[in-house]
Amino acid sequence: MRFDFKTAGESHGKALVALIEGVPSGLPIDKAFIDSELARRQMGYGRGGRMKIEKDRVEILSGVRHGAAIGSPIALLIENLDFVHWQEVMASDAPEELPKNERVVKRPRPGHADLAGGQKFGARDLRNVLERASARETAARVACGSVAKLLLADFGIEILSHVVMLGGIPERTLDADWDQIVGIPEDSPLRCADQDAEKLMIEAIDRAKADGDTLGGVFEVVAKGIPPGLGSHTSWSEKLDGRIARAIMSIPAVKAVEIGSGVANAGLPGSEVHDEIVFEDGAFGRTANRAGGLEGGITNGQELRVRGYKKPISTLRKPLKSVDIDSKEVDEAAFERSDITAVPAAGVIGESMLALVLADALREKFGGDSLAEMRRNFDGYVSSLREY
Ligand code: EPS
Repeated sequence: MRFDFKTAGESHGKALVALIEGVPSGLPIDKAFIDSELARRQMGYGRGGRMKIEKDRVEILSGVRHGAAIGSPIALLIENLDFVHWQEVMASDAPEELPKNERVVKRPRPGHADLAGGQKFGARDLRNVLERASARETAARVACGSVAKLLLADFGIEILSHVVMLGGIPERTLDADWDQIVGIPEDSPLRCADQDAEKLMIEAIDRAKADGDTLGGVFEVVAKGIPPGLGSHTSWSEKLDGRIARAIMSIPAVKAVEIGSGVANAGLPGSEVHDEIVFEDGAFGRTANRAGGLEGGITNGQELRVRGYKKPISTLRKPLKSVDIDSKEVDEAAFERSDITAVPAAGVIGESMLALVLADALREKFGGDSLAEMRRNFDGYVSSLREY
């Protein structure tokens, strides 16, 4: 069975929920690990007041018994602690009379889903759109991604992320090898491997805050320990680079995705781009990794490197011009509360999205209903590679 997941939940609703299918029976499910991943997503300098309210923790509702998956769907729940302040506004029951503080949204934010979503769904209160479009939903993705990470870790695959540019600092995206990324302390303010650049990024966030503005940036997600052969060149929809690009692009505010040094590669001659093939110590390798671990939509055994380019958050304390959807008069876009930036959080979400795609690709190739069966298939394939 393939690894698949879905999420539901509004930002200020009662809870976020998620459903995962395709976790093999016998996989140990460590709730403390899922919670630690949820906490990592909440971190980062430049986040707003909401993160002081939420303390994301997962409740496992099904599919896990005595600490291990049993092969049935895994249902997860994360409470929204802020819901206590929104019970009337977000109530699912029809109210006898409208709450006094309706918090109706009529002035769409440029760059947000507000207006296009309102037009699409016929919403006269844009809250119906923004509640689900909110990046709060990504907490549920990270819960699912943590389960995917547990599966990958069992097969020796690890995933990390780091911030390589924030608010245009530095001018060129940073590079860091695996050990430098591992060396970033978990409590670092921006999950950046270059402390000098990080200081300048923090100053830029402070300036944006003072100006009522927001900042975007670039994060890189790196996966290590992937065997060659995940994904396939045989059909467009099987190509793993395309599947990863879709997953990373689906993170709120991400507007471009790069694999390896794909952007620079487009301007260089082939002789300076393609990683030459070597055979050392009984295994194939490459002299460099400009391909980012993927050739022909298939993993090649190198580190997988993908970058997400995130635009600045579209909720500005100093709002941009918009139009009231009722009066059609020019007005300022709505503002309630927002983050200045969330690039480090997007990196953590990127880790989860990559984990979810890789877990699916691993299940696709090695199948099995139990972890033991999947392991036999995996080991058989890995030993066949040694004879290739
Ligand atoms: C978000 C707006 C803010 C963020 C939120 C995403 O929430 P609020 O409107 O409640 O202040 O904090 O992100 C999260 C809640 C989260 O968990 O990441 C938005 O409009 O996208």
